[in-house]
Amino acid sequence: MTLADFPRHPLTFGPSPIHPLNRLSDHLGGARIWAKREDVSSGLAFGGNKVRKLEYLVPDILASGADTLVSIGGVQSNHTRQVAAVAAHLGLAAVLVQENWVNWPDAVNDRVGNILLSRLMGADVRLSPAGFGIGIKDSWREAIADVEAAGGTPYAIPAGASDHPLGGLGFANWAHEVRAQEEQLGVFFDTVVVCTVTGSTHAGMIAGFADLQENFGDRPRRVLGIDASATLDETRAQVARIARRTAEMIGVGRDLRDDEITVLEGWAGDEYGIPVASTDEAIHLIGRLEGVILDPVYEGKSMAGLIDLVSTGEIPSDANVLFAHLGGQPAINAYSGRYH
Ligand code: 5PA
Repeated sequence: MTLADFPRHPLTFGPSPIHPLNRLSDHLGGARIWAKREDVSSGLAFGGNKVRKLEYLVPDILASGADTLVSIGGVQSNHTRQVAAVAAHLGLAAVLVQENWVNWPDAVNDRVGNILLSRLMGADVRLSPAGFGIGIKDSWREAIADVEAAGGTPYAIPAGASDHPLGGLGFANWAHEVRAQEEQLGVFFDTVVVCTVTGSTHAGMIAGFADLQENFGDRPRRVLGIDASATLDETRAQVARIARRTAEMIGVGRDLRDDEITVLEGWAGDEYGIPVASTDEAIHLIGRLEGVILDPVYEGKSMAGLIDLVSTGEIPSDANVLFAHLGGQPAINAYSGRYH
């Protein structure tokens, strides 16, 4: 099998746009930096990286005969909001377990941003007191059983659509899309920077770029995952597992090497979902220089990593860096207490 053999149900407008971040590149004085924008590439509820993953789950969802999507995330999960949007788009119901993943005291945390949008789209939103964890959760199993007990047919989507057999394909396809865009732009992105938490975004990219190298004659690239989970070992293991599974599925034809699986720590802070000084600085810098909005949970942290890696020369000055902007802005509304 190759990637092209897997059915994909389009949920995006087409390839997500790529554009240079010239003022940021000039400011840092090193590598040239570009962004590829998952946040503006779909009409479904502000889009984001999960829409792209779900493009490969939808054919399986439709074939299963399910009437209800069941998924899980934190109160301000972007993923569950995108599941709600895809459910509405397909004419299905959505049950969303929203756990207390973030120790965040904002008074309107469970009323604004992502959770508000999910409610507007008709999802059955269920708050749960359980804490952060990227693994399979009891609350999710219970919600699946509830749907069955009520006579429904659930389709279970794990956190971030990651630990699902098809979860890595969306971003393997992203790698192929990058290659086609590079030909139009006349650029080769030797370095990719991506935020990683539940793992299949980063893992899919690793598999996709390995496929391009092995089967399409591409030069190697560095795909740098920036951890935002603050549970590094778990995230690194999940990225490795999903990358290897996806590489095998799409016919890369060799084992992935450990040095192809790079999850860097240093910008997550102590806790998932809590911004630290470098997050705030990155959000303000990109906002001021580029008019581009990053969130405090994910993209602010991966951009903080990019800024440091470019500033220190760890990413060399002759590099062309592609920053994967994976969305996430609706959660900013729950952080008004920090940014005012
Ligand atoms: C998320 C995830 P992965 O989970 O695939 O590693 O992606 C990390 C990521 N950027 C990066 C944004 C904006 C994200 O939303 N979000 C999760 C969610 O529940 O929203 C899965 C954790």
